[in-house]
Amino acid sequence: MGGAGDGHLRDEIAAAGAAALAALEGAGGTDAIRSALAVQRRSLAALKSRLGGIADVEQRKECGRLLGEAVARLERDADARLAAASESERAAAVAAEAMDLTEHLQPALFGTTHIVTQALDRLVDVFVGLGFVVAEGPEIETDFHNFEALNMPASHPARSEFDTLFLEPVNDLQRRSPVLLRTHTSPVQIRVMQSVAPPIYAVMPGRVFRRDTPDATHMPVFHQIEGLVVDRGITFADLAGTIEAFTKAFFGEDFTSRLRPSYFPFTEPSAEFDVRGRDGAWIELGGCGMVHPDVLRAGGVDPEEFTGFAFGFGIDRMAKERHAVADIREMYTNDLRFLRQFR
Ligand code: FA5
Repeated sequence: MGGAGDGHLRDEIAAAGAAALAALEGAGGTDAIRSALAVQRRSLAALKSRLGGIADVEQRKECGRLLGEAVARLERDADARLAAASESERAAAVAAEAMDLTEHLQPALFGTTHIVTQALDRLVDVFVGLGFVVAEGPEIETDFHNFEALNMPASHPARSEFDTLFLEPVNDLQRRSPVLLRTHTSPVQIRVMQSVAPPIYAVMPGRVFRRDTPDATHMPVFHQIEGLVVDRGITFADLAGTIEAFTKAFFGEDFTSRLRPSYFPFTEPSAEFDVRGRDGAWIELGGCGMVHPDVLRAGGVDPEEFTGFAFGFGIDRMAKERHAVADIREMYTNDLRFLRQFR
C-alpha cells in the first residue's frame, strides 16, 4: 500500500476539491465565477504535477482518478453556475429595458388637453391677466335669455341667422316659453347682469350649438368666449383697446386686429372682429359692440348711469388660426396623430 506521502496527497486533493466548490459558491455574477474558476483550475493543476512523485502505480492511478473527478466536479459546477448567473443577468437587463419603455409610453398613456381646451385655457388666462373674472351659464337655455332679453323678440328676423335646436317641451311653462340649446354665449351676459351689480368685467366661455352643416370653418357644436364690461363712462375706444391688447397677448406681436361695421340686435354700434396673421389674410373671429340700452335694461342695469361693451369670439376658430389648421373638422376626428402635435 502507499506511504504517508500518498495519503497526504489524497487528503490535499479532497480539500482542494472542496475549496474549489466553495470558491465558486461565493462568486456572484458571471465575471466573478469565471475568475474563481481560473484560480481553482490552477490549484488543482498544481496537485497534478505531484502525481509523478508517487511510487506505487495503483496509488498513483487512484490519486489521478480522484484528481480527475475533482476537476470534472469543478467544471460541471462552474457550467451550472455560469448558466444560472447569465440567465439572471439577462433577465435584469430585460427588466431595465422594460423600465425605459414604460417611461416612453407614459406621456401617451396620460394624454393631453385637446387643442380647443388649450385655446380656452389660454384665452381665460389672458383675460384674467387683463383684470376680468370668469362666469358660466347653462347649455340649455330659455328663449328669454338666448333671444328676447338680447333684443330679439319672437318675430325678429335676426333669429333665423341662428339655426336653433329646440328641446321637446315637458310642461306648460316650456310650451309657452320654449327651451333650447344655446346658440351663443351671449345669454350669459344677461345672467351675469341679473346676478351682480356693475362694475362688471367678466368673460364667459362655453359650448354652443347650431344646426350648421360641418365644413372647413363650421361645426354644429363649437365654443365661444363672451366678454362683458359694464361701468360708468365706457366707450367704443375701450372696446377697441381691449381687443387689440387681447390680440397681441393671445396670438403674438406679429398679429393685428381690425373692427368692421356689422349688425347684432344686442349691440349698437356693432362690429365684426378680424385678425391678420403672418400670411396677411384677415380672418373673422367674432362679433362685438356697445351693449344695447334695451339689453342693459333686461339685465336690470340703468342705461342712463352705465354703458358697456360686449364681444363673442369663436374659440375653435381661434385655435384653428393660431395653429394654422386647414380644416376645423380635423380637430374633431380624434385622430391621435393629429392631436399629439399640440401637446
Ligand atoms: C354671435 O354668436 C354673437 N353672439 C357674438 C357677439 C357677442 C356679438 C357679443 C356682439 C356682442 P356670430 O354668430 O357671428 O355671433 O358668432 C361669433 C363667432 O363664433 C364667429 O365669428 C365664429 O368665429 C364663431 N362661429 C360661428 N358659427 C360657428 C360654427 N358653426 N363653427 C365654429 N365657429 C363658429
